Amino acid sequence: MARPKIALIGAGQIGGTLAHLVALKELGDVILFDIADGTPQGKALDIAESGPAEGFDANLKGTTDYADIAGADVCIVTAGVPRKPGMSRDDLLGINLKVMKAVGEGIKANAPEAFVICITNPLDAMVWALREFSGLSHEKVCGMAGVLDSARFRHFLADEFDVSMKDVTAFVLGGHGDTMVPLTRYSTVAGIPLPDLVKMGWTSQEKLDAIVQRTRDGGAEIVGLLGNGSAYYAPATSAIQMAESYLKDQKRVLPCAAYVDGAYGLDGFYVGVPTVIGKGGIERVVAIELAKDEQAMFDKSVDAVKGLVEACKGIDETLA
Ligand code: A3D
Repeated sequence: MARPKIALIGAGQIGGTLAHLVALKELGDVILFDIADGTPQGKALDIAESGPAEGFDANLKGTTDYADIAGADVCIVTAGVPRKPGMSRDDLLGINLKVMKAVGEGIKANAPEAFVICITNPLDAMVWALREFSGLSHEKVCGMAGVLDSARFRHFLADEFDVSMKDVTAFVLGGHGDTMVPLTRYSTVAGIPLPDLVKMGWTSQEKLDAIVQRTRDGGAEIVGLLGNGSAYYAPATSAIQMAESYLKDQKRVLPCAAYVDGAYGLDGFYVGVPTVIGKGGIERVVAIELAKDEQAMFDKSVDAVKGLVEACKGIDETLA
C-alpha cells in the first residue's frame, strides 16, 4: 500500500517542523511547498538526510510547483507571514488573505480530496477564507488552534499542580486569540474539575485566573521572547495530532476551528469547538450546553471572528 501523501504549504518555521515530525512519526511522504525557491528543497533534503541516522522511511520533496501536491491526502497550510512583537494576529489579515487565495486555488486544482488543516493567522478568518477559495466541503477544511491553546493550558496547569500533564485535560472554545474561552469546569486533573481543585485548596481562584490569562496570551509570550517570528514547535505538534487522527481514523476528540452549522447558536460559521476527527474529516461537532457567562464569552469571541470575516469580504469581492 502506498504511503499517505502529506503536502505542507509553507516551508517556514512551522512547515519545516511539520516535515520533520511527519518523517519521524512515519506518517507518510512529504511534499514541502513554498514560493521562496530553495527553502523547501533545502529543508526537504536536510530532513531526508537525517533518515539514515534516525531510521525512518519517508520520501521528502521540496517544490515551488503546485502540481507536485497532486493527490495529497492531507494539506497543512502555514503559508503567509507570522507576527512580529507588538503585532496582533489580526494585523496579518490583508497580506495573509491574498496568500489564502493562491493556496486555496492550488489545492482546488491539485488536491481536492485532501483533508486541509489551516494554521495561518488570523486563524479563524483564514480557515473560512481558505474554504471559500478552495471550494472543498466544510468537513474537509478546518483550522488548528484549540489543540495548541489547550496544550498551553494543560502545560501551565500541570506546572501549577506539580502533576503529570498526561493527567490534565483542558477544554477551550471560541476563536484563537484574546477572546478564546477556556472552560474551567470541563478542564480536569484525573477527572476532577478545576473549580473543585480550587475548593480542595490545590490552587486559588486568583492563580487559576492568571493561568487562564497566560493561556490567552500564550502566543504573544513566545513572540515577545523570540523577538523574531512566532511559536512553531507546539503549533506543528498540534497540527500533526489532528492529521494523524484523520489518517488513522482515530476519531480523537480535539478542539479545532470547524464549520458549525446549527450548534452553539451558529448557522454556518468557523470557530473553535470540540470535534471528532476521523477518516471523514470533521465527523462531528461536539455541542455542549453553555452556562450564561460562558455563552456570553463565546458570543464575544464569535463576534470578533465575524468582524474579521467581514473585513475579508471588504478586501476581496469574490468572497462577498
Ligand atoms: P514563517 O517561518 O514566516 O513561514 C511562512 C512561510 O510561508 C515562508 O517560508 C514564506 O515564504 C511562505 N509563503 C509566503 N507566501 C506564500 C505563498 N503565497 N505560498 C506559499 N508559501 C508562502 O512563518 P511560521 O511558519 O512561523 O508561521 C506560519 C503562519 O502560522 C503565520 O501566519 C503564523 O501567524 C501562524 N501561526 C499560527 C498559530 C496558531 O496557533 C493558529 C501558531 C503559530 C503561528
